[in-house]
Amino acid sequence: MSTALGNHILVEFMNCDPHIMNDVAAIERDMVDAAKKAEATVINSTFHHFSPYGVSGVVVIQESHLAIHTWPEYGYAAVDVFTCGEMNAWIAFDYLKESFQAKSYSAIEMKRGSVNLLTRNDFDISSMRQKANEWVNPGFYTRNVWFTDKDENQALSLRFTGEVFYDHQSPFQRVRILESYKYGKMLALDDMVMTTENDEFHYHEMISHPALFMHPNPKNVLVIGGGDGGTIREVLRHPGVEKVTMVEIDGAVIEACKEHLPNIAASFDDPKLTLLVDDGIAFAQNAAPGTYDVILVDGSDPVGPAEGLFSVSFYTNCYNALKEDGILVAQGESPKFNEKAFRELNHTLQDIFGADKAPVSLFFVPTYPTGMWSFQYGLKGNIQGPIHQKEAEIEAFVSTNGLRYYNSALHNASFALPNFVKELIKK
Ligand code: SPD
Repeated sequence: MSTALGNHILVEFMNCDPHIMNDVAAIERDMVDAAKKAEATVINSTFHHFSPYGVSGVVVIQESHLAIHTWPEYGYAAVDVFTCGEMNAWIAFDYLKESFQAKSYSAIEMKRGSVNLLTRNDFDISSMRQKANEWVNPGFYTRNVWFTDKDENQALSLRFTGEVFYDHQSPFQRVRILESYKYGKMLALDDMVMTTENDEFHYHEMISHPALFMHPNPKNVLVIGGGDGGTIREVLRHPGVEKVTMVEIDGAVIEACKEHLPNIAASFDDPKLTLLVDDGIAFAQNAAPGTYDVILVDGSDPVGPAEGLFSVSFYTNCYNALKEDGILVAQGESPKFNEKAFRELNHTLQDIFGADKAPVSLFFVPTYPTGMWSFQYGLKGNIQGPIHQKEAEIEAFVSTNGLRYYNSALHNASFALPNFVKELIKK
């Protein structure tokens, strides 16, 4: 007869598949399945992914718990399996070893709660026992799986359902479509949230309409990046636009969004669109001077394939590719999250377009860290500042197209900057 209340195995799984070690959905599923294989009753699970890498989580079982912390960069997982009663923790161990593809492992087994060291209280537990007997496991468990986009000091977390609709390592990045409870399906590139079904309109309306109303007659538009299709969808709402060229480096993003985010990827079949799966940086370098009225740079954050989208040479090439009078809009990062990238981009645009020709528009995206995000402009030639005189025209457009973020008042208001932002970009 056991002289302990519980059994605890502390496991080191080493040389595991690093992709699995960074996949919060797969790890949650494997931990829950491991508990079930060992005939435990699962009560709930809470898992977090930490950007760029690492997963922590716990599965609470009626017989105690399973917990994990992973370091994908070392292919390592530290796992605890704590059980009470008859449950065999080693069944869970075997299952996880296979699932994580651990090439080496070790484990320590400890008895917990040695009854020889404990004194039993003599309080009356008969009423609790009665209640416990009446309690029926609801037959489902609660999942808490969190996707976290963060730097070293702050984060934004979205609880997601655990559903993964698309997961592909392209030559450029890991492309995933996951499902969040609050914002629906979302596109994540290398663990950073790019867009979600429920708040995508904030970004896509604000990257396109202010510039297209600021320009007196935009006909030829270039979109660099924007593989989810939301930006071209908005641009193509403007009847005066005759031609849109979109250059996206990663065909996997387009494929994933066409299949799983069709309301965002809604305009890929538009006859005005020329779609190129190609390097936008090289495209800008080779573009004929004076070609475009408006260039929209819908890139991801300045790591991985989008890093070059924040360089002086790229924006100089874009400047040259604009017509004599033209507007550039770039995804400008956040003045509260990545201040350095935000400031450096603005200084680059000031240097190329002129100190008073690089306005910034702020807007709100609840699924990006801090929520405060920006588009940064370069105004070339005679394009006048951001403030419009087109209230009636804009309001008619907003109502015809059922826009949900942009309107004529917001057009002007989004260029009004808080003092700390003005300070941040001052040269
Ligand atoms: N941190 C998020 C930066 C997002 C950049 N691009 C979003 C793509 C939406 N079309």
